[in-house]
Amino acid sequence: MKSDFTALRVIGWPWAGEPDDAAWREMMAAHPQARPARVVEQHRSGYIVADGPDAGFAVESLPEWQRPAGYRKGTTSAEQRAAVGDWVLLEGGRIVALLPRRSAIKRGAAGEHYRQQVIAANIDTVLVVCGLDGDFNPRRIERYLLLVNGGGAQPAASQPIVVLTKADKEDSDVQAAVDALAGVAGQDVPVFAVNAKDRDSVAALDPWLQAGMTAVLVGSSGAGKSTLTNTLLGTEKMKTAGVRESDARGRHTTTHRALIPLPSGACLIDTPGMRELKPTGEENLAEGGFADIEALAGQCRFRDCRHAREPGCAVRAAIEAGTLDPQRFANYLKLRDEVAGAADRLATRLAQKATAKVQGKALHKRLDDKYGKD
Ligand SMILES: Nc1nc2c(ncn2[C@@H]2O[C@H](COP(=O)(O)OP(=O)(O)OP(=O)(O)O)[C@@H](O)[C@H]2O)c(=O)[nH]1
Ligand SMILES: [Mg+2]
Ligand SMILES: [Zn+2]
Repeated sequence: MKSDFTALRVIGWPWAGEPDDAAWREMMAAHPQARPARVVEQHRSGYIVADGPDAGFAVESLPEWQRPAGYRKGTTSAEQRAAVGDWVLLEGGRIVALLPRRSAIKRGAAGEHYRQQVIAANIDTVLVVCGLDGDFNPRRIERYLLLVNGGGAQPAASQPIVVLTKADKEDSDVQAAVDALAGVAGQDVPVFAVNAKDRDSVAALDPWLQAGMTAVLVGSSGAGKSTLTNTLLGTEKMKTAGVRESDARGRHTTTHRALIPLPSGACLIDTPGMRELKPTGEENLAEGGFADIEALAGQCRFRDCRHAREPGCAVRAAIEAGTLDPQRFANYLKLRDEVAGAADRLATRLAQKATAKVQGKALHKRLDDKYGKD
């Protein structure tokens, strides 16, 4: 089937025409009747996709995505199912395949069993939004940054940018906030303080919102993600609502993720505020915004230095010299433990799945031996 790549380009198709990627071409060749579309909304009940700048339409998902997700044999896990930003192949009104992801922002899902959740896929820019009110928290920003570029080897990395909103408010201390984020800015993460309601103020973000690029907004409820979306779009498409006076918390106004084409030709994904941000266990601390601390640790006299009271500890020396923020270091230790804990849980789940597969094979072999192959 002939695809309209010009229309797809408006919603972020990465190429001028046919995909310049062997895995994508192969998958499209395997489904000659199918056409590509992008997931623009994700609801509990299903997906809305689009194949051009016009309104999206509902499609039926793959049957295996309709069963509960998990790491058991014969099931697909949540991260193997389409998320907002993903490219899928459609045949009629049905999704028949998920095209390979070039990048994804994931987190560990809350709950007893190990699960991952894809926040958004095929992302060029991640705007980590944080209000300069009671929402401001450098440690939470570091946590977001770990999840952004910690997702392991990805064909295309996402560029994180910190957007501090509400810079226009009288009691916002922009300078203090920028100082508190010096460690983050030192890791090549641009930090901007803006008034999210003012188009001129947010123009600093334009280089990361060029035609063909996809950006996602992440941050707590009430941070101003939808306000920023509306300003960049030039219309009040997304609902916004004031924050609670007592603690500046939002009211979870946005309830589902949505991909919105901007006048610039970029695509912006607005997301609901997240309450919990757990690592998946696949993160790499050096790539996830802590390269400075990992490099210091490499200079300690002892390879197994715990950076407590060991002689020749480069980390402690940096803290004493005032070049490393002790709170940033404490957060690094905390996140490192969380990543290690999640990695253990992930390994256990994968081992269980592998065992189930081997047991299944052994059972089939026994049955084949007993009853013959047919
Ligand atoms: N003065 C000022 N107010 C802002 C700014 N950004 C956001 N706000 C206000 O903050 C409140 C929350 O903004 P929203 O855009 O709804 O926040 P959100 O991040 O989308 O929140 P959820 O959808 O709940 O996740 C609204 O009252 C906005 O008008 C800003 O830069 N300056
Ligand atoms: Mg919102
Ligand atoms: Zn040390």
